[in-house]
Amino acid sequence: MADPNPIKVVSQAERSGASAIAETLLASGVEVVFGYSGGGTSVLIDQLVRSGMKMMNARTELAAAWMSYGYNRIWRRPASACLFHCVGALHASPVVYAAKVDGTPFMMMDVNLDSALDMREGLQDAGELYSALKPLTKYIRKVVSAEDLPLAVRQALLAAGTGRPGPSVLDLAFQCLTASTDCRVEGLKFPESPAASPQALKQASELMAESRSPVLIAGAGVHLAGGANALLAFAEAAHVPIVSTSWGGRGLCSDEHPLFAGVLGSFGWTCANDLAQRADLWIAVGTSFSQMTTAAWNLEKPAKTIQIDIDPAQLGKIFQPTLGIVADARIALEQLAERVLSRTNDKALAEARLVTMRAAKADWLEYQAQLGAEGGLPINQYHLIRKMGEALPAGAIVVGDSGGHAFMLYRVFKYLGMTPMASGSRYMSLGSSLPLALGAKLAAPERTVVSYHGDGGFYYDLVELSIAAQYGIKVIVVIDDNGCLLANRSGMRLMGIENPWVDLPQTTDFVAIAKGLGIAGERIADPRDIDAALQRALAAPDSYLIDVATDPDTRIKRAVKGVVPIISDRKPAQGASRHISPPLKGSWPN
Ligand SMILES: Cc1ncc(C[n+]2csc(CCOP(=O)(O)OP(=O)(O)O)c2C)c(N)n1
Repeated sequence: MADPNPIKVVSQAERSGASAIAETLLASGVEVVFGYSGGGTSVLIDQLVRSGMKMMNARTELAAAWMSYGYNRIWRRPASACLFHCVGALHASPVVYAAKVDGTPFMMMDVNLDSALDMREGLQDAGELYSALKPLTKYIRKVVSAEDLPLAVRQALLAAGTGRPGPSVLDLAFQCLTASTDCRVEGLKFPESPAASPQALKQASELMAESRSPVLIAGAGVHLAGGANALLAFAEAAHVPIVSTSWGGRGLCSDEHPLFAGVLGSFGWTCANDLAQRADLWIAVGTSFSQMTTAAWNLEKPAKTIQIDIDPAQLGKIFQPTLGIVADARIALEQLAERVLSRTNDKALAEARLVTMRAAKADWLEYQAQLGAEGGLPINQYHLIRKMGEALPAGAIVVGDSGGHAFMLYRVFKYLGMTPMASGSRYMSLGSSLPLALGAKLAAPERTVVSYHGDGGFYYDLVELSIAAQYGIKVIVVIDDNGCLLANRSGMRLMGIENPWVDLPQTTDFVAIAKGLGIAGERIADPRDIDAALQRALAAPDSYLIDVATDPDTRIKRAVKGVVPIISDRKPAQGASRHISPPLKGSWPN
C-alpha cells in the first residue's frame, strides 16, 4: 500500500546553516520573515530572499514583531517569523511575552555573536539573551552548531503552533549560519488537533439535556481554531444563545445574528452579563475566564459548567468546571453539533428564552445607540465608533491599541460578519495597534484594516507609517485624540487622584507627522465631518490618517456595578488602601 503520508525530504545537500534555516522555514509553511537588518542577520536575510521567501523590515524590532504577531493571528499558525540582530532582540520582548499571555503563534530568531565570544565583553555581548527571554517563551533554544538547525527550527515552529499557541525563540550563534552542513531538512506537517473523547461528549450531552437555560461562551480560542462556523452550527442546532468574551471572542459572528446575545464583562453588555448569570449551564469554549470577560471574576457562575480548551492547564485554572474537555474548539463544537442533532430538544422552551434574550439585546442596543448619538463638540468616541461601523465594509478588521478607546471599541463597534483578530493583543501594550494592523493587512489584503489608536499610545508606533508608505500597505489610521491618557485618568480618579501627567501636548500635529512620513491625512473636530473623512480614507489608494479631536471626558460606563474592572477585583472604596483589601465577596473562587 502506498504511504499516505510520505516524509518529504526537502534537502540534504552540503550548504550553509543559513541556507538550511531558509529551507526549513519554507518547508514548514513560513511565508514571510519580519525583521531588522544588521550584524549577522544579513547572512540569513540573503539566504531567505534567495530561497524566494518574502522579507520585510519595520522601523523597529518591536514593530516588526507586532507585524508578525498580527500576520500569524490572522492565519492562526506561525505563517511568519521574525529575525533580529542580538542587540535588538530585547526590543521585541514585549511581543514575545504578549504571545505567551495571549496564546498567539509566534517565532523569533536572533543572530547572536559567535558563541566563543559569549561573556567576553565582545561588542554587543548578548550572552544573557537566552536566560533573559527564557521565562517569556514557550520554547527557546540556543543553537551553536549548524547541524542542529533544521531540528531547532522545526521544534520552535511546532511549539509555537500546536496546543495553546505561544512564543518560540531561537538564539542563533553567528557561526552556525556560516558553517557548512549536510543535515537533512524534512517538510513539517502540523499534527491534527485533539478531538473530545466519546466519554466527554456523552457527559456534555447529559449536562445539556438536563439544562433548561444553557449559554455558550465563546472566546479567542474559537477564532484561533478557525471555529466560527462550527460555533454557529452548534448554537443553531442546540438553540443556545452565544455570548462572546469581551475582546478575543468579538467578531466570531455578526452582532446581528439572532443567536448572538452580546458581550460579557464590565465593558461588555448588561444583557449578556444578565443572561450568563441567569443560565443554569455554561458551555465555555476557548476562553481563559480573564478579568475583562468575567467582570473581575464577579459574574455569578451557574452550578454546572462545561469548559472546552485545547490546553489542559486552562481547565480549572480559575475555577473547577463540572466537566473539562481537552479539545480543539472547532472540532469539539462540530462533535457537539452532531450529538445535539441526534436528540430531541425542548424547542418551545428554547425559543421562548431566545425571544426574551432578543428583547434584552434590543434594549441594550438602544442604550448603546444613545451613547453613540451625535452629541455636539468635542466628538464623543461612541459616536465616532458607531460611524466607523456604519462606513466600513463587513469583515473590516479594526485593531484597538491600549486604553479607554479600545474598551469602547470592543464594546460598541458593530461587527457585521466573521472578523478574524477582532481585537488587538489582550496584553494591551501601548503602540501595538499600527504594526498589528499592518501585519493583519498583509495577511488579509482583501479586508479593510483600521488601526484605531489613542493619541498617547500613537507616540510609540507612529513612525511605522513610513513602513506603510514604503511598502504601499493600505491601512486607515483613526486617532481618538482626546488629549490625554484617558484610561489612566479614569483609573486614578477612582482612587481620588488627579494626575496631571495624563495630559498630552496640544502642540503635536499628527497630520503633519504623517505627511512627513509619506502618508496623507486630515484632522477633524466636527462630528458632521466624520462620514466624509472616512469615505476619503476608504477611497484613498494608500494609507490614510484621520486625527479626530475627541472628548477627554467620555465615561466608559461599566456594565457591572460596584467592580473596579482594571487593576483589581475590588469595589472602589473598599479597604483602607483600596487595592490591598480582601477579594470582593463573590469574586471567584470565593
Ligand atoms: C507599554 C505600556 N505602558 C503603559 C501602559 C498603561 N496604559 C494603559 S492605557 C494607557 C493610556 C493610553 O492613552 P491613549 O493612548 O491616549 O488612549 P486613551 O486611554 O486616551 O484612549 C496607559 C499608559 C500600557 N498599556 N502599555
